[in-house]
Amino acid sequence: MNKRQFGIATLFSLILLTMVFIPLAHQQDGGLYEPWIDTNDDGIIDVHDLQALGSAYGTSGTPINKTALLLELQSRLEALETRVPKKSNISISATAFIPQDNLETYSVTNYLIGAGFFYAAIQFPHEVNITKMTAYITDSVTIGYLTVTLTGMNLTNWVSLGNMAIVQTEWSGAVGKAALSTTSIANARVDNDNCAYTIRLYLSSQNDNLNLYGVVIEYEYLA
Ligand SMILES: [Ca+2]
Repeated sequence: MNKRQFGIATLFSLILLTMVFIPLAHQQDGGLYEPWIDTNDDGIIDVHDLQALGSAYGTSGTPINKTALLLELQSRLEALETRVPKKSNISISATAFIPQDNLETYSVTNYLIGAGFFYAAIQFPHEVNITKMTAYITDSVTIGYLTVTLTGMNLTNWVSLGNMAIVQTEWSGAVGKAALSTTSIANARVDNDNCAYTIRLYLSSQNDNLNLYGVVIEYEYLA
């Protein structure tokens, strides 16, 4: 092969290569990947998608309105979001409690100490769902305990709602300062048409190391 023949062969090869790559280059510049045309959802638009199109060519039916589909999905998501319950809570300070008997001696500063039963009324929003009760207390005594109970009365049938929620310490146990919680709630749906609600505190003895700071009750609004 002389120089001239080599030059022709090289030129010919270049032309062939250019011809091969022209359609490829054109394909790559043809546009962006369009997921709606990718009928088998494999991330490539190729002969398989064309095959599907080819076999369906000439058929007819009801088209999918893609915009309507997206709008419907969006509205469903929004509906789900609005169904997430709104939460809130009520806090009751030690000063809200009154003793069951006038004879009880007790004292309230930042916390309540005393012996016997004490009651504090609570006003919940109507028809909320009570989810949790937490009592902030101290029990550093090994000869005494306390109990905090959420209860209420059905005023229209004169029946007690019983122990709706209860937390307590042990007689010989001494947890010190503690937040006692429960999510076990009976009659959790608030019914202000018929019921009135109360927290009952019991302290087994009057001792500075056996006291109640306050109570927090959590609830959520139902859709
Ligand atoms: Ca104790």
